[in-house]
Amino acid sequence: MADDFERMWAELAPIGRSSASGGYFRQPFLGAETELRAWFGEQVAARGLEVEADGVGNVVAWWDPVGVGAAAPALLTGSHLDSVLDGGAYDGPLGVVSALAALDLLRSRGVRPQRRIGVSVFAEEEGSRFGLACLGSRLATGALSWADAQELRDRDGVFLGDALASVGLPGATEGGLLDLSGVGTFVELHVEQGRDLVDRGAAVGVASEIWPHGRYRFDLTGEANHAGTTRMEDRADPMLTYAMTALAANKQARLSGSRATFGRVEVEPNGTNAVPSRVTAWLDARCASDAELADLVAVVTRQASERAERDGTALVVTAESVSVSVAFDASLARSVAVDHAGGDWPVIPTEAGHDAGILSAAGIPTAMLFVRNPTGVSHSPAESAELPDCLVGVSALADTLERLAR
Ligand code: HGY
Ligand code: MN
Ligand code: MN
Repeated sequence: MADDFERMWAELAPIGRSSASGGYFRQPFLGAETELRAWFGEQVAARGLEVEADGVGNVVAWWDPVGVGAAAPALLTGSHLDSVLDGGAYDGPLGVVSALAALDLLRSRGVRPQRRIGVSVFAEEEGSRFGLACLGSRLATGALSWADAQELRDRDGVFLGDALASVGLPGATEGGLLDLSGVGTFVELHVEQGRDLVDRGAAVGVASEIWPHGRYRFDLTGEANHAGTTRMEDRADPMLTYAMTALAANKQARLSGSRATFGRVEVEPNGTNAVPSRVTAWLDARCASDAELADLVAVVTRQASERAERDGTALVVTAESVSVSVAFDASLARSVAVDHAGGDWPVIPTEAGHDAGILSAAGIPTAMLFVRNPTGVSHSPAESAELPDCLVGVSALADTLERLAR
């Protein structure tokens, strides 16, 4: 099992890696992610699994040794292969590689599950290209319609349908969407994106809930003008409105124990010697409850509007995606976490979004396993996990699947 995991991990390591930063650029439906997708195809073919793929890039590879078929609710496990821009190696791929390795482990143990087990890869989990997190799982669960998805464009204006076509994916009309109706339970293993497990001295943990979160686009418009000849009091500078808004968001999040981040900004015309005509900035906001999230965004929007008034700029705020809070099935989490040789696994909340949250919100009983991350850093090249912990994660996933498949 250790060999399988290490071999697969070594095969993935160079794909989409930046030699400058050591981070990964695995945006959906482009070179590196397409290579990862092909790699997954080879892995499942080598294991003799039956592949079910849809028109938008979601894939499930099924193992059904006793031929239960749809007679029993299926077990699904997996994650995603895409990354954020300059992301870490683990966010996503750890769950896919661990799922394959867990299946290998179950086979080597001679386990013959009484439920089909599928290894899944959901497309565009990060929303790094089309802006909407968990695009593939939202489509497959019906949380997002194909009609709405077809309106999405990437930063270069490429429509989702054209991006799919460029890698031979026909879209949902022709290629359909994964049918998740036969799935009884979903389990996603993921690298932890904080230091909770480090503090608890545990290699693996189980998720209790996901904080609600959303992405909001702030379009600020002003008036382009000369940086030298325009008196300071004569300007309508959207950069000032943006700067104050970023500070206000940070302050509000600190005051309320929430999270607010402006991680992406576009400036027009983006010249050193011109007052900008437009600033577009994206707020990622996360809170402990849906009501607190709505309040946080409302307060930041109000402060930004007041500042825009003073700056002579205009503001439009658009919610690009909002994910409500998710409480994972508590009895499932408990049944996964208890009665292990080394003691129970801790059950912990997370502020990060996952396909598991989308499937859970769609009514599929869902559990998540986290693997300790010594740096606690994620969405960065510094994201990490130690090999022994990854192997504990694989065993934990195999044990979980074995329990659930009984
Ligand atoms: O942005 C997120 O929470 C995630 O990691 N997809
Ligand atoms: Mn992520
Ligand atoms: Mn992830």
